[in-house]
Amino acid sequence: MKSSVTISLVEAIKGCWVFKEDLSISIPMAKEIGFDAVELFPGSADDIDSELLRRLLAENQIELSAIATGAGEVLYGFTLASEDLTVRVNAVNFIERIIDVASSLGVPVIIGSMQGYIGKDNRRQKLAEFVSILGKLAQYAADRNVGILFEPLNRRQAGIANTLADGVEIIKATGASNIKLLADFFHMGIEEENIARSIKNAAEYIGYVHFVDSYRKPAGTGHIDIKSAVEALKEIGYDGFLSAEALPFPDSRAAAQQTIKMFRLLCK
Ligand code: LER
Ligand code: MN
Repeated sequence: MKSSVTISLVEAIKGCWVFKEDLSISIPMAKEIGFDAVELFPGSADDIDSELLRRLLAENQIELSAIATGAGEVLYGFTLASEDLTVRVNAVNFIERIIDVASSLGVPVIIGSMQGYIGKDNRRQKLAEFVSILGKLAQYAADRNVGILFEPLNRRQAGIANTLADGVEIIKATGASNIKLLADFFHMGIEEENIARSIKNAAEYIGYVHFVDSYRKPAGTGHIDIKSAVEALKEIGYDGFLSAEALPFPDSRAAAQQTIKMFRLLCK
């Protein structure tokens, strides 16, 4: 397993990213603290200066693990399940531009918040429409050698996939082979009956992990049984990234150091 840490490029959003500093500061800091990779949360594809990013990654001998798309929802209200066709089209365009950049950088793209909500009315039909949109995006990504990481979120943040089992059902329905699950321990702590069992049940679909504790605190500082979750990941032979998507609590450096301490203790 490999460690990663989140960097937000969006100054305006207060959120769950460990680093918010400029890349020329955050990437060397991530390396110094001991991470294998960084995950980016850009405001849009235009925020990513691929040349600068490539140079900083090479200079610091650190990988890029994934690029998130959530700013489309957070900043602009775009979601793939919106009732409004224009919003859906904007959501698809927003994600496609990030897929274009991810293709040039050789990393997968995260779809979490961009899924949006579907209520109880007409749910079957709306789910089928969502599956169709996600399937088309997956094809766009596959044509560019990009993987999609589909992330179930807790019920207050999404209304389509809340559990890993929901996510598996959606991925199966698309028929796409380049969509994997992103298992986020924070959301799982709210939605799953038993995190370790859910990981084992979704074994062949898990492609990425957000390594974080309850209340989005750094791993090891909340009440989630991170040890048994990691044991389950080992049991299924997971060898991908565990990426710290945590609040900078008490500050960025301390959150990053706490994460690495837990990663070394449990995941090596
Ligand atoms: C996205 O990875 C996620 O987990 C969201 O809760 C962030 O707001
Ligand atoms: Mn997450």
